[in-house]
Amino acid sequence: MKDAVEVAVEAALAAGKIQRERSQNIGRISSKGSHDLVTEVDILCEQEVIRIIKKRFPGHQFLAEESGASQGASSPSKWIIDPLDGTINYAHGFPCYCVSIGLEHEGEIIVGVVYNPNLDELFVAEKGKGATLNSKSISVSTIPKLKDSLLVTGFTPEVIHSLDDNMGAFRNFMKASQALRRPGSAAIDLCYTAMGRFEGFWELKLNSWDVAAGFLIMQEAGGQVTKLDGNPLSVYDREILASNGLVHDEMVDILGKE
Ligand code: 2AM
Ligand code: CA
Repeated sequence: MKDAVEVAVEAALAAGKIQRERSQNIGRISSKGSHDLVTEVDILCEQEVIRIIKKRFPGHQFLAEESGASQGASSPSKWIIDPLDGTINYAHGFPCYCVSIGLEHEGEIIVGVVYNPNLDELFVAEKGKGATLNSKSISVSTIPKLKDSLLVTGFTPEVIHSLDDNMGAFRNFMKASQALRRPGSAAIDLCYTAMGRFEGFWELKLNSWDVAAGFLIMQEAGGQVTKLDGNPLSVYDREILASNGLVHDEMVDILGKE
């Protein structure tokens, strides 16, 4: 597994370098729908990440945001890749975006790497071996009450266009917590919860590439990650609730209200 961690880190740093270098020159922006963008940098980063991983693991499967699922490979190992999480931030020059790489083996996430090139923050987790930020061990916060918590959420394009638009939960959490943020990168939201900057995060209608790496980073940092109702979560579920564990039940209660 050490090899897989090393390759994931190499690929994440390479994509982060592209994001940094191209931040003033993001190239053509295409629209995948209103509120949903893809830049040339998303594509370049994805190609670079897959190229680096394939060189070392040619038989593995890939599931990546821009190119979808690889065809043909039947390996039990699958790389789940978001080459640029926070694309809308990137397109506006708002410095909150990252690359997110998870490795699933026999249905379980065993490696997670998230790299934020703006702050040069590299989050790494390996199943059973803990989580780190720039090689230093991280863990979730110890704040026990929701009223003293800083929470984070986001709004995917699908949620914005849905009747189930997260606004009820947003309002309820705004009143029940100390404060609420919505920075725009689910992978960073998960890592910040894992290292204790936030106490809890929830979001609807995410995809597996948004959460695969952060899911393991959260777990390895001692956090709790479930569906909104507190039941066990797979990264293919389209909703997520992640917290320091201590405020989890309070968050489940509030999410059950709407
Ligand atoms: P992205 O920038 O990689 O697309 C913000 O709430 C979060 O939603 C970000 O992590 C963003 O990731 C994600 N997101 C954006 N469009 C999405 C879509 N169509 N489906 C699921 N998640 C999406
Ligand atoms: Ca993306």
